[in-house]
Amino acid sequence: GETIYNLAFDFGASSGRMILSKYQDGKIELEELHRFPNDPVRIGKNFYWDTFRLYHEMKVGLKKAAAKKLPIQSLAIDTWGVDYGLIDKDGNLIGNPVNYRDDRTIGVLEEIGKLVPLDELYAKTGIQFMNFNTLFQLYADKKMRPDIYEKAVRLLFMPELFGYFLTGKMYNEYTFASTGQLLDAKKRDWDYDIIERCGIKKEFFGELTKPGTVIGDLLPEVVEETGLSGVKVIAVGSHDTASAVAATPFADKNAAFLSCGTWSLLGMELDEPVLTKESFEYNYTNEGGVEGKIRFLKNINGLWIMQNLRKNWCEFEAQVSFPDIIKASKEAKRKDFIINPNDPRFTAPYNMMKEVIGYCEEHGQGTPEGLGEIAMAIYNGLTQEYGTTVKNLEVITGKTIPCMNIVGGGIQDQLLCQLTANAIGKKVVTGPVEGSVLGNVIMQLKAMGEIATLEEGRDIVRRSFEQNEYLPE
Ligand code: LFR
Repeated sequence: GETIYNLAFDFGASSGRMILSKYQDGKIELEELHRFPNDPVRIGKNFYWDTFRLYHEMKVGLKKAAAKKLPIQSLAIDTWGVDYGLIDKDGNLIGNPVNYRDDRTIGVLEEIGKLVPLDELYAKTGIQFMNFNTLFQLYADKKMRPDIYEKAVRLLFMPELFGYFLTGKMYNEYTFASTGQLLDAKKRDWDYDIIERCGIKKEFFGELTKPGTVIGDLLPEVVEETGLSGVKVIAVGSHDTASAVAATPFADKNAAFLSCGTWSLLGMELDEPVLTKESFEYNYTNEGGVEGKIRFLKNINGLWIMQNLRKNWCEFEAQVSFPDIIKASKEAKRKDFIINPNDPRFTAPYNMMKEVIGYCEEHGQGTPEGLGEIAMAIYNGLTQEYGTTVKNLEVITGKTIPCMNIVGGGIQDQLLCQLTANAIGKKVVTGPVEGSVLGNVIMQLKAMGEIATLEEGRDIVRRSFEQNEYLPE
């Protein structure tokens, strides 16, 4: 049959990609056309995204796509959560978007707690308390960059900001907006009461767009510059995790999911949010999913720790790859070191190696020697946390979880997958690697009328990509 071509832009915390999807005879094939670094920039005390460079790279990608001379139907963008740009009354981006690892929000939670009791804030928004939630960032902006804050009239989350640069259209998409702690989880719309009581400007927020909506065409300037024409821009589940869950080929209706990359997002897809005292106390989050679903999950630090260990090891010790790290871990003499991955010291350290060693020493474990023992401390810390998180998911939801699906780059690490199966004591099914990209594509196909339902999209994923199984040892 006919081949349908779509482009997915997927931005992670350290790189961005533009992937060409080819959908034919019920199967999808992916081809990476452009990959570029996403290097955040420290300026003084602050930590920013290099927004214009990222947009520049998107256009480099579009030029490559144009050179293929294919009838590309549409494109869509997904990125990491919570971050945004502020727009002034003339439609200009003002103030550079700040990276969520910036520490200007430290202490904001306590201040917000005086305005809205935190249990109430949770009962309405259903969002896990994390320093970087958009609500807290906006509160910090108002204090720390008041001029920008006052002049701003509109907020666009990162995928929407790039979408605006491409189309000239402003919109806010539901799944991404949900990560900000600004929505009423039940109504699935802005919670203006919370927004007002926290002193945030209501006018920042526009009507919410559902994932799977056609936004419009590329601006004539973009068409001219890139040579790409006739492509619709679509709002998908533009939070990368929403897209990853959208593409998860669940092995069972009560299966848990783990989106495994820089972050570990572990949870279940539910029809309604869980806003109980219990889920507040366990600090689980109810993020918005595609098709009105709720992504009930826990946000756990992830391969970020391993990625930075590798980076620092290359800088200070010797060149190593991820397979080298896995090999060293298997050969480690002591395999019992363990960190708590959620300790704030692992959020944005200058040297991850030192941080892991320091943690083990300060917790009476002795000193991990060499790459393998340091990496084992990370593996054990992550997988033990996965075990606890699955157990508590069962407690909170009252459901018995038979198995867990893992998607994302982390599944290429077989040691991690096996240790995960061991730690949760349940079967693990892995695949696909490209979770976010595929969720992005599926929702484009739905918006363009090529498929009718999310489940149809998940069936395409099942047919197109290999899955592996790990049983607990
Ligand atoms: C994963 C992710 C998480 C979000 C974190 C920060 O890439 O989007 O879901 O909590 O990044 O935005």
